[in-house]
Amino acid sequence: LALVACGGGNNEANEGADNGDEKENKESVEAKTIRAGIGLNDAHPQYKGLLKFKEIVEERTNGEILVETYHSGQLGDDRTMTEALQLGSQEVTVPSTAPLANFIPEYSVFDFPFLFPSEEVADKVLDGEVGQKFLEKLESQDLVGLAYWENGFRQVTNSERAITTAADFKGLKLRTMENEVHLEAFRALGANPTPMAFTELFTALQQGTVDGQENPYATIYLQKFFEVQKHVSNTNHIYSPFVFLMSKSFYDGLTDEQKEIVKEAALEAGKYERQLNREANTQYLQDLQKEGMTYTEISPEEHAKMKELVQPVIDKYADKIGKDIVQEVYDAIEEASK
Ligand code: KDG
Repeated sequence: LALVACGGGNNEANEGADNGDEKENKESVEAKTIRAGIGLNDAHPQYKGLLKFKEIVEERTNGEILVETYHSGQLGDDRTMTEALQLGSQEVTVPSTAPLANFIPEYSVFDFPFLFPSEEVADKVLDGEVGQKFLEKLESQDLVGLAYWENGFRQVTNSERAITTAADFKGLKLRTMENEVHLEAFRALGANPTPMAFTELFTALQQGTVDGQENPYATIYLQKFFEVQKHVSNTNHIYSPFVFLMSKSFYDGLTDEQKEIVKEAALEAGKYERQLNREANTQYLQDLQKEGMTYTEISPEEHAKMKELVQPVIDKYADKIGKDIVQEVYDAIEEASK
């Protein structure tokens, strides 16, 4: 379990490696380095959360663990970074649950359209027993799930037409994340979806390879999609959680105390990230309009039609994933909604 202490990144501290002999009995502590990467850019609350994680970990381990943070897909997209964690060549990433379903199919349940009624309910379910059960499933894939963070409710943007009804999806070429439920749900709405890594998205929108995409307002604003997209609507079609992942081989090499610290840090930084993200999502819907995007609202009736159209996809994947586990999620949501 070689720990790679590579240069670059944004740390220079190096735990007095060549400090002479008198520290001999303080065990030669060679700092372990966590390279933590995300796909979103450094303006996004997700990156601010990562910086918070770094601050907590470095402080509480007295520099025994250093964290190098990378954004904008500098280390790859969600899928490739998750694979790098499996191989032990990267230590942390925080992907959406959608691409994770390619590793653990059950994760698809969190991407069922219209599953979570609110962020608060999502918090309770994900931070509760059911959420924990899903994190444990990651071990079989050489991944350790330490916490849930928030990507948030996803909204469709495009440059073809303002979406106000379920019928407006017809024929729209939309980029989706690499997840079958997302793809089939958009097909059921009449759109023409293409899966694509986030790192390729801006260029695809700019060049018109796709007409549109879907992401929370914060991402649409902070990634400057308003420069290449005309319309945005409150489709609210999927609540996207993030999962804070650590490479299992790296985690296993930590002391019990260090394990505790990274876990706590992932949770605390996650609380901070969720809060920033919620503030951002309200603020940025307004800013998108200031930047010239047209915003149209979808009525409750049209939302109901959308739900009806995607229901067969939900039923199909509930069968595929396993009715019992899906029911557990539904029950937890019901309980959390009381
Ligand atoms: O850092 C997270 C991103 O890599 C990605 O998960 C963002 O929602 C996302 C998308 O659409 O790919």
